[in-house]
Amino acid sequence: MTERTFPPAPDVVRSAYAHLVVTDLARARWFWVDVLGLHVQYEGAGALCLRGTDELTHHNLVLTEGRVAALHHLAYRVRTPEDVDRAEEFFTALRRPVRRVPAGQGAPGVGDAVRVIDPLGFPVEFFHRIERGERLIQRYDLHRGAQIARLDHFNICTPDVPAAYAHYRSLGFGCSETIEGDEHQLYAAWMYRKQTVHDVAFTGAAGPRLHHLGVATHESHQVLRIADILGAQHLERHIERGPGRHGVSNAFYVYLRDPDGHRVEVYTSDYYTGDPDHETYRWSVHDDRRRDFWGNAVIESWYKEATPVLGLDGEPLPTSNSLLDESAVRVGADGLG
Ligand code: XXG
Ligand code: FE2
Ligand code: CA
Repeated sequence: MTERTFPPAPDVVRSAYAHLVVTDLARARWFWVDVLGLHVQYEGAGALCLRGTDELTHHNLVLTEGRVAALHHLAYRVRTPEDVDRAEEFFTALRRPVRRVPAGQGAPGVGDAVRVIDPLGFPVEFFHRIERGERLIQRYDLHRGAQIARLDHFNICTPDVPAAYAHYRSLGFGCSETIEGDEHQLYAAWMYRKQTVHDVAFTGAAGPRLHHLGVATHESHQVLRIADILGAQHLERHIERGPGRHGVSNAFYVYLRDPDGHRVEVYTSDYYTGDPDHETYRWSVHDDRRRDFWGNAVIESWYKEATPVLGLDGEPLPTSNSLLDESAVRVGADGLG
């Protein structure tokens, strides 16, 4: 008998875009474009494709309208067209649901892709080819709202953070930071392919669910500015947590909720992780600075509420409860237990 070798993992470049289902596309357009300031790259056939000012590919976010607000899929860009085939072979060997999405049948502008339900239960796409958009970096006349530059990361809720960590290690991701219990129980982890703190992070909670999309600005004043813009229009209900400074990642942040409750984090000023010997920085779950460096409490909705995810057939996927619940750790500022 010949021994079966596991197919190589696709070479993932970065978290590239997310496709969200919203219940009212006009209302979502108001929030993501008019308020937050994402640039409209494509509008038509019930879909909206949006991107930040530094993004040179077609989009960072696809919005379509549906009955239930949900995550349609997360998408990673891979290095070469062959890496799309590698993704297909890799997830087929894992015996996960896999579907080929030819160019023209998936998101506007995206070439041949593979969609899978990954071992954590998330709908994930791997693509290489994508149309490019006009360079907007110095079109300052078009920069509005929070002046979003690009997508930074996905944050996903999963009941089994060690399993999520192992899966993303097998895809070649590094780990920049963790939150751990006294016996090194893993409550949360931040993992990357591009040379920043993360492309994906795991929140230990009922899942699979999408916790938030992280979008990057260049400077902390843009985080304050979007909070001011919302306050000025009596739209403070859209601000969920912050502004503040994270312990994990050191980034400056504010979390907003869109009209359907999808959460987005405006995020800036994390750090370089690209050296080959970059070490994981481990936070104790008892350190009150871990989630807000100034010790501000985390609101309960931030730990508990998240976006449901859809299977490859477009139907919502069931969730499992988490064994570990960070919000129940009775310590200092986050003592919600
Ligand atoms: O991007 C992030 C976060 O995952 O949204 C949360 C960086 C840090 C944090 S935390 O709340 O742990 O400081
Ligand atoms: Fe985040
Ligand atoms: Ca607050």
